[in-house]
Amino acid sequence: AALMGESLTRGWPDTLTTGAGHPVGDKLNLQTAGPRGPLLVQDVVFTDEMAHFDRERIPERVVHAKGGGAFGYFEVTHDITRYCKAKLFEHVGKTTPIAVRFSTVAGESGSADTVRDPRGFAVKFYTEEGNWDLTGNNTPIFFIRDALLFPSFIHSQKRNPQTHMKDPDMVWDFWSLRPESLHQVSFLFSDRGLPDGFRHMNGYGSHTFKLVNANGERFYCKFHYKTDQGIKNLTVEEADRLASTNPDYAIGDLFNAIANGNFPSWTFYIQVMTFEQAEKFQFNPFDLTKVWSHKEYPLIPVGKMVLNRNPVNYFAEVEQLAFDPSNMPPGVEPSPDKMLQGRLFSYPDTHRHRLGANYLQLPVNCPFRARVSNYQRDGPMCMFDNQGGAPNYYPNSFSAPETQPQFVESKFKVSADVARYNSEDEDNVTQVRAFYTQVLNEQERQRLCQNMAGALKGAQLFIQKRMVENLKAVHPDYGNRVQALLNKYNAEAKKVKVRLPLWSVHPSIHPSIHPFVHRKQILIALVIL
Ligand code: HDE
Repeated sequence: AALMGESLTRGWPDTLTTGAGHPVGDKLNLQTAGPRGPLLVQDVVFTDEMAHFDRERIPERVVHAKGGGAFGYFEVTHDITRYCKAKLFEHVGKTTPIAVRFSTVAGESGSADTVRDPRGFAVKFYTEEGNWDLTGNNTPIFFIRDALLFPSFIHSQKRNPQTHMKDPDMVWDFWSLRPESLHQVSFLFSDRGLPDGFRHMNGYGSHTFKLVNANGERFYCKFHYKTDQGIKNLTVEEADRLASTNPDYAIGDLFNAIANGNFPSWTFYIQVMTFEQAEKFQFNPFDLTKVWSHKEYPLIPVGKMVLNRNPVNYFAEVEQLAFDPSNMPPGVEPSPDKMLQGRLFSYPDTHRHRLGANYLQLPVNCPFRARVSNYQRDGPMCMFDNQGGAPNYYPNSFSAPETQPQFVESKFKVSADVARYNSEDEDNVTQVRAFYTQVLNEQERQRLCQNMAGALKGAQLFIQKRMVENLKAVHPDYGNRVQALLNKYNAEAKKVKVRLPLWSVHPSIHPSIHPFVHRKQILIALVIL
């Protein structure tokens, strides 16, 4: 109930108190020995206030730190029980309360909303079988396909360890060394890299998931939300202007729309692939850098999501909101996708650091429609009754909860050699080529090349060259256009001394490993820059 805002909106009290509830007589003046001080330690009105203020900040999310959230419901409009037994899809017309948080990825909590970046699209469904967190993005794909690379990828997007500035060398060095990023990078530098607020973009579960029906039959699946407001993107000029004049543009747009009763909604779809189809699929069906063709695997409508309540308190309900891809109700399970599997660990781990071991007891995170019954006890900030006098060990002879065989996860067979498999070169270009030649029209292609060259020009020449070679592998036209624009920029940069490269190539990186890195090019780069 606290979640739906009842306890938060119960009205503002008219008597002022300390944190411990003692009435405060005077809140404007310190208690001092004489009018000019010094202060007294016994002034607990002061120490109570100051000590709490000193502890106000919690760590911001290591990625997706800037975001806005809202609440609403999910309603089933089409029956999918033949694919999934999760109670939330039980019958047409069923509604489930939800919390949603939209975000940018690389910027800090105070950064501008309109920068070129993927947008987080995280939805928490408060179901009777525990919470389901579909923690997705506004893109159906991602930059990498192996979770071990994620911390390095994110470091390359954040600040240089020496200058504390964003660094194009880091960004483009990483992307050009990992060509599996080409699909997502192309998406990012297209018009969709600058969505107009959070209401005008689609959402995607992105990964392949597994659905299980009541008979234990299993299917692979992808999740899609299509915006009912229509896709709208900002121009580069408009996004830049907003970044300086209204950096909170997207969270303001969402809040105001809901406050004015203009509730945004999305239509929810699934794509389904059988296990037999997955065996024969032309790509690895668990590769997060690729999409499933909508022609072969059509979108199946499921329901709609409506956002109709703003947070009453941002910190309590949005900053403390904690999504976790491993929060899945019976009937939804992970696929083998290495990225998804890596995320199953990372999210609850980061929440224990950011919010504390009992973060699942916070009103906005607690599975309030299920009753938590387990053998976990104690820990810092334990709220509620800590499960009272119920036994705290299992098995025990006195009372349940018992385990429930009907909820055991579906069985699957794995027989393989354990190794660190290199997935760097699993066809990084076919789908990107289709994106470049078939999805984008001529004006969109031009803008993509312009946007990319405009960012890539900040990197050292040998990095630019390596990236252009990757683009040429997608389509010669793609690489040539970006190179032509870079030639212009580089000629201009020659006249104006832009900056010195911060890092030179480490001697241990042998040219045979990175074929475009050899001394001559570095020398040229140094001379030009
Ligand atoms: Fe995340 N990601 N991520 N991510 N992610 C986090 O969790 C991580 C990935 C996404 O509004 C963190 O609570 C790893 C893909 C969203 O609160 C962290 C990998 C997708 C949000 C984390 C990925 C996402 C996060 C940081 C690769 C889309 C914000 C703070 C294996 C399908 C949720 C936090 C919110 C946040 C880890 C890749 C979406 C560190 C290890 C792919 C929307 O746990």
